[in-house]
Amino acid sequence: MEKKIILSGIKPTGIPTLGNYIGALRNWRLMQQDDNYCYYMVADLHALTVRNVPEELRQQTRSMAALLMACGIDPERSPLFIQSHVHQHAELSWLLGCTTYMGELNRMTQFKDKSAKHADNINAGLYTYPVLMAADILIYGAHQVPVGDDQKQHVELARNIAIRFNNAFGETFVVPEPVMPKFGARIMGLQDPEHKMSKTDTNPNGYISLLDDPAVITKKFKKAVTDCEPTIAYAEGRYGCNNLLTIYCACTGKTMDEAVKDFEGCGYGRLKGAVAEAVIAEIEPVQREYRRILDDREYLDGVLKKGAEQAAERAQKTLDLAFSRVGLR
Ligand code: AQP
Repeated sequence: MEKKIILSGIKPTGIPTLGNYIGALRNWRLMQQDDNYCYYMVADLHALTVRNVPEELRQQTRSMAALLMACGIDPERSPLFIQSHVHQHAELSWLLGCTTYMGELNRMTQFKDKSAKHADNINAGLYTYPVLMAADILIYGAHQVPVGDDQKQHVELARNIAIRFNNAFGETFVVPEPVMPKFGARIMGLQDPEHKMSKTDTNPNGYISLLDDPAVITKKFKKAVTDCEPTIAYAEGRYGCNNLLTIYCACTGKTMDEAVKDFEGCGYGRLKGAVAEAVIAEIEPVQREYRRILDDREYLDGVLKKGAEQAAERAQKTLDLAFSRVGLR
């Protein structure tokens, strides 16, 4: 049976949060099964859509690659690479941009959110970045793309672009589908639980970084914004409480009913303590493994070089076909 192809990526704009981990990275690890072939990348080109400091980007890109391995990405099984090391992505992006309507890009909610956040730098890259993301996906013939809820719209755009291109020029691209976790497709900020947790939040108390110390994690959960209701329940409008229960379920494997039962008759102090404990147990092994991998410079460089070579081989085939379909070869 032909293997299902999986592709996903993460921007090296900072240290991944618990949201990135639960929404995406943990799923990346789980999808490495015998009937799948996974490509995972550090999306450094996407990181340029906001202002960056070159030396920081270089360092964060390596650090992100080490963290992905620490989260369980096995480079012997799944090519792990840096997006800009595979030049074919940017080339395919131009072709796809000519198959994408401005009306579609105008509807992207992330563009609206990021433009509001970076009002002094609303650049064309920020606007067209979903097209590059479509190229990232389509160039590998990915059937599935594990993402958090905020990226679902971009995968749907990639689907539409693939269908339109195939209809216009003949069968070229696999039409991908997004895959989201049962719990935690959108982990919310701890200080503003009506908005998603983000690694570039200006308030560090708003997110749990994968490299936070256990004591910091406990403190951040203690400060998490909740509400004045006397009971712990998963209910409409109880954003902070719902978020804590969701994180608890994601890290313990319990169902929501079981989680609510665990906190019957308890107050927020108990819930926050239990959530912190569950999160620490989940990410402590990741932290230990991260330090070990980052210290082995030669190994990390070797993994990324080999990953880029494997990815480029597959990417070039799709690029050649797409170029030929539109009349460039
Ligand atoms: N809060 C979240 N809950 C669940 N999943 C999330 N993801 C991001 N935030 C959450 C998922 O993580 C993957 C990698 O995301 P990304 O870093 O490439 O871009 P992003 O979605 O813009 O994430 P951030 O943390 O908000 O980054 P910044 O602050 O740089 O914009 C994606 O699959 C995403 O869905």
